[in-house]
Amino acid sequence: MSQFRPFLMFALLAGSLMAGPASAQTLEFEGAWSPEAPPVAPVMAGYVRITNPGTEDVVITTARCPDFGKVEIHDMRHQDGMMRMIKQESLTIPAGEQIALAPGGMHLMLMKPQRAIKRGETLDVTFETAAGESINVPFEVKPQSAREQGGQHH
Ligand SMILES: [Cu+2]
Repeated sequence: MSQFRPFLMFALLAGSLMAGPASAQTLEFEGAWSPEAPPVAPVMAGYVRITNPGTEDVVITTARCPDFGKVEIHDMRHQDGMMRMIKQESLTIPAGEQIALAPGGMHLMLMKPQRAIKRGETLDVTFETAAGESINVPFEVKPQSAREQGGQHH
């Protein structure tokens, strides 16, 4: 097996050279999940914790997923005795802070499903930032009852 080592070392070196600051991801996504919905549901929700470990604010301008016709970022607000969902044109993650998209609050609204989506599947969501960065985040489809209780670890 020793003859493989030079190649392996080269591959590791090349990998570390390519992962320079220019390609470093500015945001960290944790615990991305989506509650399973009935097959006829016109929308699904997506939840995730987003951390900005950097020193500059990062603005998410777009979210998309090939399984849905449209993806929006919504906030919930109490208005006239009702909870209303308000579409956000963008989502700013302040430098050094974390924002949680969670049940009852801000969420990803996955609209116009293009197919039936079942638990156990992964939704391939892409977030785009104002700086032109594109970040892929897999959202795991789980039963409604899987609501995070103090963070689930796999
Ligand atoms: Cu919504």
